[in-house]
Amino acid sequence: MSERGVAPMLHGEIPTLFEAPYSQDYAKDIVLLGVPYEGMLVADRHTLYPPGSRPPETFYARFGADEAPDAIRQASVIYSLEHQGGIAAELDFTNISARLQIVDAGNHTLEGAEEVAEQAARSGGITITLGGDHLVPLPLVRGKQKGKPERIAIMVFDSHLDLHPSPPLWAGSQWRTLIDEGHVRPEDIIIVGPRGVRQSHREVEYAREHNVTIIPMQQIDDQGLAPVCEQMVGRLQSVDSVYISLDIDVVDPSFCPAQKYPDAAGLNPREILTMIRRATAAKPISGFDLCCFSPRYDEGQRGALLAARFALEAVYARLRH
Ligand SMILES: [Mn+2]
Repeated sequence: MSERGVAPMLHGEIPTLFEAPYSQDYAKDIVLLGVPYEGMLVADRHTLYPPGSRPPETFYARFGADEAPDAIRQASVIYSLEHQGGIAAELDFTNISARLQIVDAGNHTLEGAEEVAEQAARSGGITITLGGDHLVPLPLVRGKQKGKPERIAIMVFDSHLDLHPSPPLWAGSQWRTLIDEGHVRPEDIIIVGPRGVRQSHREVEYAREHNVTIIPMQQIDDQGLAPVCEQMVGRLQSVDSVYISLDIDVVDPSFCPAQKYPDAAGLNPREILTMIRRATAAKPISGFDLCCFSPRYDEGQRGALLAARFALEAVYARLRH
């Protein structure tokens, strides 16, 4: 790793994530992968379009999350592990590659991602996944729980609750599906950052009845980060590990315009990094995904760069334990 070699290419002009070696052996500490899947699209308040459709684009209904993994990989060369193994300033200048085996497993379907997550978990590893839309954590958590069953918390960063009762394979109901399948208990789901009016009564009722923890944007504004982190860590006490799912629309769109469902005045990147750090200092990370990033709305790759930085934080989280 001391000399900079030729960058490994995933396909065409696309580098691997963090320029990690490409591998189909998933018995590693960290398996990076892309899931370029975008399913049912929101058309309006009453209508969903089937997977693969391209409805007329409006500001309310945008798409393109299936283009995200490779766009984020391109920006991730800033965080290349080829750069002396990746010496992390945030971790007292730890050499990442000397401590962890990290590979990029390329892009996968939902079914393939479940298999990768299962194999990685079975050998004690984790997946760090670039979606895709927010259905992507469904197969990843399923696979993780098949490979290494344990009590997990899911810490979700999202402007929206995604607690719709149906349809079960939609990026607005994935948490309900995982609960109904028995992979996670509703009281172990923590949703950080909801804001705006794209919410529904049924989701709120479900969350209240089933003790899902919701930390709205307003609470973070009112209390500041420290008490919020304390509450969050308190909810992690009974679990074995924490899976982190980050919908990029939780971020203020001025930091990342590349969002399917942008909503003004969101969290800033360092607030999110701080919360991830606190949670994964309390419990081991059991997986990470970043979803709903749509590069066609990006400006100067600043959103892609931020997305790559969030994925890097998941690498750091694995190193902390
Ligand atoms: Mn969302």
